[in-house]
Amino acid sequence: MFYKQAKAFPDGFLWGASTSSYQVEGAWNADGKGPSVQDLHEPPAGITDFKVASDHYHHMEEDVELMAELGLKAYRFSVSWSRVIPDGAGKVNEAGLAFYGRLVDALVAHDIVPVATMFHFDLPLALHENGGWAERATIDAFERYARVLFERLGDRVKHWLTINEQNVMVIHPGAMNPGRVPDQPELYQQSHNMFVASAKATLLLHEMWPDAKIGPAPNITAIYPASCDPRDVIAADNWEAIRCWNYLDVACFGHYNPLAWAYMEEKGCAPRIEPGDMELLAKAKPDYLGCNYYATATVAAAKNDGHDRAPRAGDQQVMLGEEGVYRGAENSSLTKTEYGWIIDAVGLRTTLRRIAGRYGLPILITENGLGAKDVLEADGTVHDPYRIDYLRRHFEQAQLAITDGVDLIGYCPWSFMDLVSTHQGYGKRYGFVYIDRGEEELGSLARIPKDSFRWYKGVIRSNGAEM
Ligand code: BGP
Repeated sequence: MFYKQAKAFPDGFLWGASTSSYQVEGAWNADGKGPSVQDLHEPPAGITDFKVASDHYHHMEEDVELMAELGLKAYRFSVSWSRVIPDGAGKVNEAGLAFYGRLVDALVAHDIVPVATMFHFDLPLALHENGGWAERATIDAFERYARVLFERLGDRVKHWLTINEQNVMVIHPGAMNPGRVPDQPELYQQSHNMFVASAKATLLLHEMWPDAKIGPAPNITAIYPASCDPRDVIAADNWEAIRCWNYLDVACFGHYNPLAWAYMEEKGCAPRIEPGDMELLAKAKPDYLGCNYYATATVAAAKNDGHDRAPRAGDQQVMLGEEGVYRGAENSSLTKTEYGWIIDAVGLRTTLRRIAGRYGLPILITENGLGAKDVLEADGTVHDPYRIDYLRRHFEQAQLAITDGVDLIGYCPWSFMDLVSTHQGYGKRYGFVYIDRGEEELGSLARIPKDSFRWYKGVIRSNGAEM
């Protein structure tokens, strides 16, 4: 539908930016931090690990100054569980917790709304070694961790996100399970336990800080059928339910998506549900929904002939196919980034409309951005017109989604500064701020605003009127 004029971004719109702890902080064993599963990560030759990352832990004040210069209204970061509770369940590490206290204070002092993710792919190693999310003990540990965070940061942090990309941890589990990739029944059990843990944290926050908001942050994307063949349409519908809606249905409606449940039964991976779980899930209601959006996916009907799953280069945004469920397909209307991720700005609008239509809750875009091999020029500048173009197109579609009636409360591109990619190390950069380091040589770690930084500053200053 064409509009005579798009609606303006609402007053108080949270123009933000995102990071996650293990990808940005470094200081992997500083001040009493315990190891997380990410510290065991063994990258391929020539690719960095997460030990130093962007060394945000030691540059935090300088980084927040840059956020203020950019004019950010919100900053989405994640707390490293094992920095706060080194073994995940035992003694609190005061020095680690103090880091987040200082970060939150610095943000609040600059009128930047802190948006804290409680868990972003970095399970404390001690919990992992005891069975990780497959064990109910991890639910108890998460609830206690939540209590510590809410007690110590809850007076200043009013926006919480429970778990980042729970669906990606089920569908692309490699990066979170060093040494051994769990089978599907274990992954769906992990996922069920994460639902219960999120619900407990949600109820706890509402009890402790009724003025605060909390929600999940899955990776959601509209799934397109490869053609108008009704069998392709059903496959797209199925995969959208299994990959996306299941995660928001449990969080918002308190029950599993029926189609996803039928899939889990068929595949023999329906989780064990303990007495009381469903009552708890029904009681815990999120206040808003985070949405990580990078790309849509296009799928065709499965043939169930042993070839539905096709190895394709890529990572969490690439649909590999699943025997008897769907096949990954190409979309000739769309282009891809140099890392093979589909670029689909209109797909963001479609995705937001579908989420809003199903759940009727405010939405915060918690991630979206372009990974590229940015270059630091000899004169100290970084020109990233491709990132400006990518974000402008997505912002325009977000504005159209608002015009369509979506209650979009903010937009946090990934990422505030360059950081270590989940799969492709430091060469794949997303930031508004360039960090002077390579894969193996650390460089000066200087912070250098890119062209996109100056452009985004104008967008924020004009509340989206000037893009
Ligand atoms: C999301 C993760 C982020 C981030 C982003 C970009 O799935 O939540 O942690 O890494 O994807 O992905 P990548 O780093 O693989 O390019």
